Amino acid sequence: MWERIELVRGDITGQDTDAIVNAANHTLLGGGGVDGAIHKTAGPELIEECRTLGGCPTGEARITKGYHLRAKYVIHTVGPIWRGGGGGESRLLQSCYENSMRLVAEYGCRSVAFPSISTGSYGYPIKEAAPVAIGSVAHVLGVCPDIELVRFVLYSNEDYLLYRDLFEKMKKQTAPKRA
Ligand code: AR6
Repeated sequence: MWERIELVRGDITGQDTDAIVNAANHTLLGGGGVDGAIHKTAGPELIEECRTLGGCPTGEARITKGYHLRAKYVIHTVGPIWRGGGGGESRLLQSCYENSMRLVAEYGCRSVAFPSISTGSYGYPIKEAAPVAIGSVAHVLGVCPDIELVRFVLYSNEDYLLYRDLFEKMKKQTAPKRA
């Protein structure tokens, strides 16, 4: 499944995947960071639809249309706020990726783009978040052959390089050993 994962440096709002994922907060009523950027590009219809959803608990995900975005759908998920790692943050972050992927499959999307959930204002160290992100997505791809592409969109070069190094390591670790 590794060949179905792509890493790029860039802005998630311009992605041409069937769905893009938003790192939202539990109100689903917008905010800063990637959330603000997605709402700005999608237009005011997005917040109108979000208002009908009644929020979203941490670790869960909700889907809306993409409006003026290139993506048909936006999957809104709420990452955990980092509190040192002892509060079940990694389990909740894993749920964000898994529940988002579940909606990707349910809505028949062939491709999806993820930002690095929780690693901005929610303070999750990216070094600890990246293995959870890549591991969860790889796991779901293993059981969902219809999903053709998962693209991680990293906003800074530093984040991109960290993801790239880790991705190569994880790929090697799971490669079949030569006799
Ligand atoms: N494209 C891709 N990645 C981006 C973009 C973009 N346009 N803009 C920022 N990032 P954050 P969180 C990266 O803070 O930590 C919001 O106010 C950013 O560099 O957006 O989950 C919500 O409403 C970082 O690596 O999300 C919540 O209140 C990553 O996206 C809260 O922030 C996530 O940063 C959620 O915090």
